[in-house]
Amino acid sequence: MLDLSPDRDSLEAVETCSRDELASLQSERLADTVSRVYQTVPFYRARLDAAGIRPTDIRTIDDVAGLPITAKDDLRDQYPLGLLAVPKSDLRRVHASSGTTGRPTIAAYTQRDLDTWAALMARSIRAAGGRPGDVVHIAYGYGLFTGGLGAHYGAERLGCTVVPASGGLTERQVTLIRDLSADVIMLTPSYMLVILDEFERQGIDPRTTSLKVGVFGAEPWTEEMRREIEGRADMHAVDIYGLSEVMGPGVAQECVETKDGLTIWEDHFYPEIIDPISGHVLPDGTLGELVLTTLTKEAMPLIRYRTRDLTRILPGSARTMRRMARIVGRTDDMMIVRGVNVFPSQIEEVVLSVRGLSPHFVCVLTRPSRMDEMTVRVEALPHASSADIRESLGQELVARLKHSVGVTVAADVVEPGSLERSLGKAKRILDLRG
Ligand code: DLL
Repeated sequence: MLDLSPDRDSLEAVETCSRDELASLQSERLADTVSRVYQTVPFYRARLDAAGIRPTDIRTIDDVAGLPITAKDDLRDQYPLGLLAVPKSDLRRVHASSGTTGRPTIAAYTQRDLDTWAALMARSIRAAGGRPGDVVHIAYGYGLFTGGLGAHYGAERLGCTVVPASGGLTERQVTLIRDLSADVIMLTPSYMLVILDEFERQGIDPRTTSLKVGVFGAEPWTEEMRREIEGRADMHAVDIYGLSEVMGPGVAQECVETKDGLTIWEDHFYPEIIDPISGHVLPDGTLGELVLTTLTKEAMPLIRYRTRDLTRILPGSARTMRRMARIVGRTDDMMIVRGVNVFPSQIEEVVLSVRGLSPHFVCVLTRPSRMDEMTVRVEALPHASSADIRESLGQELVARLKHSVGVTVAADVVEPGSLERSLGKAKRILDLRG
């Protein structure tokens, strides 16, 4: 794989400033944000009044810990635009969260918010290994989802040539990647697997393409998946994180030269980790729920927003800003099987360790009696698809899951091509508990 380490001179000054300089920028921006929301958003004014906090009490970034928490339900209650901190006529765009049930959550942007987003995505793509002049193939969905347009404007801002493919029409994705010699590809890791399968179906070795890096996010994935993609495509695979409520992709980005978790762009988003049950702030390094405070957003600033994503905060490495470890899963994706807490990402790790199994799987939850049970339905690879081999692969998977995750599940190893493919975020849980 190519060495894509950046030239330090090409980074923005803030990416390599001192921790003290960063803290003073954060302090200034937090005070400004709190004073703005106090003046313009009735919801926040009421919350701050109830907590006995005046905007002038906020002097340093450490004061964030005393501010009230904002939860997803608060956003739902304020649907669609109750949290606006600017006149509606100042909005230039809205996006919406991918919520599968009920009302979506609306995200709103002023022109300055869109500029900040494009700049942060440009920073992220460069950290991933993209360079001005590269061809960037974007197969995140375009539309209300923030993936497509977020990546699009960031790549243009960096000075790249954008191929706005969006998701779907997989055969054509392969044609475009080859004919336009894409350097960078941006999409969900599960859809990348679908594209890799399509390359192979067409008899093309994905290692022979021009792709040098993939920027994968919008869903949890694992180190095992990184190895799988890097091995099959001879390209770097790096992680990108974000959520529409806070901005979209580009809140945190893994640097290609270290591949050691995601650098949080802390000059714009202040991270904390809390215990999801007690709500107490946890020290860096501890696994818990990520809470983010926006430091520069104009249209819809968020104070201490509970993301429901589980991770750990780590010290900075390739940049001044701190990192977060890969997201383990969302609090709402945690399954409890015979008393053991388990996330789809743990299943993915083990599925990929069994030779003969493909990375295409789904966790099927049922409740035949009083207890929840899980069946891991997973496709065998073409060379291991006979009934006998599938049977023994299933036994191996069950034993490994018991050994490494401590969970007792059933396995259903099915023939290649029999599970539904995702064109965006993979659905890893099929809940049949009624
Ligand atoms: O998924 C934004 C995005 C687009 C991120 C493209 C990265 C790339 P939402 O649809 O609002 O926004 O979903 C946000 O997706 O709270 C996480 O649970 C999950 N998620 C996003 N990135 C990652 C990641 C976009 N790298 C929700 N690893 C978040 C794990 C992720 N989960």
